[in-house]
Formats: sequence, structure tokens, C-alpha cells
Amino acid sequence: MVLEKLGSSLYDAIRKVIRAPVVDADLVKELIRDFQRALLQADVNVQLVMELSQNIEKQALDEELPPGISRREHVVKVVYDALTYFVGEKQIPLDIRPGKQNVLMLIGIQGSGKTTQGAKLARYFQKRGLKPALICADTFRPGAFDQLKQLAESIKVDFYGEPDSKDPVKIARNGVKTFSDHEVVILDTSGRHKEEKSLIVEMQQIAREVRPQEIILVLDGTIGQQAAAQAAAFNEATDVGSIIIAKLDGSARGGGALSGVAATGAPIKFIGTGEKIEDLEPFVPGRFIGRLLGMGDIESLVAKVQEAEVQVTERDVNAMLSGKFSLADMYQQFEAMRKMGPLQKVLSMVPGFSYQLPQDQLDLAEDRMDRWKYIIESMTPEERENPKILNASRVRRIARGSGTDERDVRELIKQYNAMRKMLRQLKGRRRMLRRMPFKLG
Ligand SMILES: Nc1nc2c(ncn2[C@@H]2O[C@H](COP(=O)(O)OP(=O)(O)O)[C@@H](O)[C@H]2O)c(=O)[nH]1
Ligand SMILES: [Mg+2]
Repeated sequence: MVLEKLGSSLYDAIRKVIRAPVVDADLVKELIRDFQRALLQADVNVQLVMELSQNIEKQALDEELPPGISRREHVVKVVYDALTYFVGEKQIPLDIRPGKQNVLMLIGIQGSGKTTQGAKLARYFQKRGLKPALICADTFRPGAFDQLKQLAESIKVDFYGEPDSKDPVKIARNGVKTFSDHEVVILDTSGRHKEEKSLIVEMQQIAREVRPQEIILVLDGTIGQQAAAQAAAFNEATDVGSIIIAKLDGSARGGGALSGVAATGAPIKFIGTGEKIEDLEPFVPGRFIGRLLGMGDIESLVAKVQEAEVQVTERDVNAMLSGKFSLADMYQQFEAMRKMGPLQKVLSMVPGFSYQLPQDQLDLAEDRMDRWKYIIESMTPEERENPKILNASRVRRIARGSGTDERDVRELIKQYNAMRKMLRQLKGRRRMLRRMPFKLG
């Protein structure tokens, strides 16, 4: 199977955006192609990939930028959202019914971290007031019994095993019976190698025997591209209910883990972040994506974009007042205004500035915003930046394109000129105010 490291190819794609001097439509399209390729190569469902990439393209290109946010930041945020959606929007807890016996069966290849995560899980639920127990059904690995027994003793969790038995199905059955009054019964199994037929059969027999509440696949977060194949093999043999990614401490980005998720469709519920028994954390999708993309500060970037989506910053108002005010800016201001209230309120955010705009102008702006938006949308970027070039034939074309009247288009231009003039006046007035030796209210 030809599988690329999903994580790293996505990372490369994102890097392109981060490094590019200009983020334009072409670059966004290229990014989306990279994104599709990466996901398809990881055997992600074609329909899901198409859905995701359509969303990304639509949002990255069509959505108006929140004030103060660059196209670049916006694109990163959109991709981030898509990936977050992909690994799950929020953390999904392990559903334990208190007061009842819940059997959790751990599967995964040898060395992936099953035994360690099993003990960590026991500790995790013990700290939350539940009664856990550990069962060693690994009769293959020498020392498996002692390893889990010692871990169980170190956290004072009840343990069951049969050191001399070679029958894991029987051990599992006896253990589950022994712990009938325990709430979280964690069953550790042998790993060996994923392609070993007898392992698969053994796993299926144990599952059939004890009917676990949930089968948890433990994946090694450092294995990269093998994760998808491994996860797929286990998922074919059993019903993988959730995933724990172990060894996500250190430098592992866990890109393979994402393909593991893709291969099984099962959610990641925990990550192992160290060898110690306390090193288990509920999986937080956002944090994982940040790590996957190799962007430590992605969460603050996302927070910044989210904030800007509902707030017009003082900087934007200043930029608007500084004279460079295009139709594109006007459009953006309309968008922002709708989200936060009237323009008067926007302007009132500028310190030391109190000027009442004529109310009829504000009303007019708000009433006709929708029509104006259609009109501006029908313009070329050049026309938006430099409305002076709007001659009669352009006005005709825009009116037709936006489903409005030529009169509406001319009215918009007139309104735009009026606003620009007004803003220039405000700017002069503000400068004057600043020169005053004392504050004028
Ligand atoms: N750094 C790190 N090492 C881990 C983690 N989980 C397990 N290990 C180590 O990985 C090795 C294999 O773990 P083990 O639980 O025995 O794997 P099993 O064969 O699947 O049961 C051991 O040396 C563990 O200490 C983890 O989250 N981080
Ligand atoms: Mg083990």
C-alpha cells in the first residue's frame, strides 16, 4: 500500500501558505489540491474529502475577511476548522456507566503501549471515583503478567492474571467474572504482529467471550504511515470503538494517528504523553491539530480570527479614517457593522472621538446594505479599489450582474463618495483635536 504521511503532507501544504508572499485564489486552490491528495492517500472516504475541500474552498475564497485579519490567517483558520471537524469537533469521553461493570478491551500490536495505557486508564478512572480492575490476557509476551501486576499494585488497583495459563480466552472470562463488582474492567491483550492470523482469531474469541463495552485500539504515535494499515487490519477483525494514541510526548506530531482515525472512523479519546502512569490526557482535537500542523501558536491565531469575526478593532477604524477607503473597505465595514451594530458604535470606539454621524445616512446605509453588497460583489477587484473607473458601460454591466438597477449602482457610488468625503472630514477634525492642549470631550 502506498501511503504518505498524512500529517506531514498536510503540514507541507500549510507551510506553503505560511511562506507565500501573497495568498491568492491560486494558492488557496493549490492548498486544497494538496489537502485532497493527502487525505485520499490516507484512504479517507472520497466523499468526505470532497465535502471538506469544498467547504475549505468556499470559506477561504468567498467569505469576507474579518476586519484586521489577513487572507493568510484566514486560510489557516479555515483549514484548521476543517481538520478539527475531521478528528471530531470536541472531545468525546469514554462512556462509563457508574455502578455497572464496563469492560474495556485494549488491542494493538506489541510495543504500541497497551499495557501502559491500560494502567493509566485504571488510574484515570480511579481518580474520578470509579472502581477499576486490570486483567492480563497476554499469554504471549514473557513478563507481561508481572509488568501489569506491578503497575496495578503501584496504584492499588485490583489485578487478575493466570501466570501459567496459555489460554487468554479463559483468563479473560475468569477475570471478568472475578471483577463483577468493578466498574471499569480493563482487559490487556497480547499484541504480537498485526498480520499474524492467530492473533486476530484470539482477539475475536476474547471479544465474543467477554462482550466488551468498548474495544480500544492503542496506536503508537511515532509510527507515522504504518498507522493506517495497522488500524485498518484491526478494524477489519474487530469493532474498534475508540483509539488511544500513545507516545505523543517528545517530537511526534501524530500524523499517522490521523490516518488511523481515517481508517477506522473511530474517535481518538485519549493520548499518552509519557511513560509515567499519570501521563494520559483526554484527547483535545484543537490541540492535536496545532501539533499536527507544527504550529505552536495556532490556537492563538484561531482565537484572534474568532475575536475579529465579532469585533471591529480600533486599528480598522483608524485605517478607514486614514483616507484610503475603497468600495472593498466599505463592503467590509457593512459586514462588520451588521455583526456589531451601527457605524456610530464602531466610531465611538476611537478614543477621544465623539462625532455624531447624520442618522439618516446611517439608516440608509443599513437599509440598503444587502443591495449594495450584491452590487459590490458584481464588481471586478480593480473597480472595487478604484471606483473612479466606473463609467456608463461598467455601471450597466454591474447592474445586470447584480440584478439591480443602474440607478442603484449610481446611488451606491454617490453614497460611497459621500462617505469618503465625510471620513476625510472626520480625519481632519481628529487631527485638530489631537493638537489641542486639552481634551474636548
Ligand atoms: N514516551 C512514552 N513511552 C510510552 C508511552 N506509553 C508506553 N510507552 C513505552 O512504550 C513501551 C511499550 O509499552 P507497553 O505498554 O509495554 O506496550 P504493549 O506491548 O502494547 O503492551 C514501554 O517501554 C513503555 O514504557 C507514552 O505515552 N510515552
Ligand atoms: Mg503489553
